[in-house]
Amino acid sequence: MDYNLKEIDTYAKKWVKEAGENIRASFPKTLNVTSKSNPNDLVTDIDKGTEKYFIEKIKGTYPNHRILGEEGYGDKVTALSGVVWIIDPIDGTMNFVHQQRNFAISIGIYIDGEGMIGLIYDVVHDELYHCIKGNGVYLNENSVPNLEPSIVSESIIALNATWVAPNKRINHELLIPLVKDVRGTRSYGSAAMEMVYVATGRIDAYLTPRLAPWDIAAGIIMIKELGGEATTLRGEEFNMLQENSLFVSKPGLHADILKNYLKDGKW
Ligand code: 2AM
Ligand code: CA
Repeated sequence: MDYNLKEIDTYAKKWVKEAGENIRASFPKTLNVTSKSNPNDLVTDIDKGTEKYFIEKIKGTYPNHRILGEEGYGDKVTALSGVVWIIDPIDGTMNFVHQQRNFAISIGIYIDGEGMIGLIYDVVHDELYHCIKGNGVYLNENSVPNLEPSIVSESIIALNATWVAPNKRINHELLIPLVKDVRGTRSYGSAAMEMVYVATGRIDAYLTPRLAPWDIAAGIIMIKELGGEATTLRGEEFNMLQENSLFVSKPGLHADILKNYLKDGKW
């Protein structure tokens, strides 16, 4: 089947901007916050409303496209055939609730399993990071340069403090040598934002033991497009139909950290 990537991208950007405008308009209103899997796993009426907004727009224009969304209003996706929009309506929901900043809308569009379009929208700053595979990455209208190699001793790395992998092992002790050797560590609380920070070179790498497909779908397309590397903590490919660990970084640094700091980890 033929796909018009440029057209899909144009619609996606339009809908992301509109959704962002709706989110900004919600700031003065009282949020309806509830918990999902645990008391700290938050969801708001804005997360749900934003996902529903995308579904209505996508299905209205592309009835054959499928949607894998964090809040579960999309399709039951068990294979990545055809066009699949992988959507996180608000990535960094805890930040959204507590801070009204440091969150993003994240959309990765996969065609027959291949990541083709990535969009991450920093709603508060009106900064849209976007990419069509093979055409570079843009921040609003400005081209983002390719990533340059880095070394551990001059790197800032982002980490998740909650080091519970799906297998319930807590691995944070295994990261201590890396934490001691890098220039600095950060934790921003939105995987999508952390991935655009890697893409734009503001940080050098991001490591986390557990993320859902919608957290990573857009960011890995952008980082690979810029010459960076994106794998699991074991250095393996992702399975976009399940949770994965994540290790994204500038080139060079990835092989060094995998070999010298991660190889013994039971991720
Ligand atoms: P969310 O805000 O969409 O839930 C926080 O460091 C990052 O991890 C956010 O991107 C957050 O996404 C994600 N996250 C939080 N809890 C998670 C969980 N239990 N499994 C997978 N990802 C999670
Ligand atoms: Ca998320």
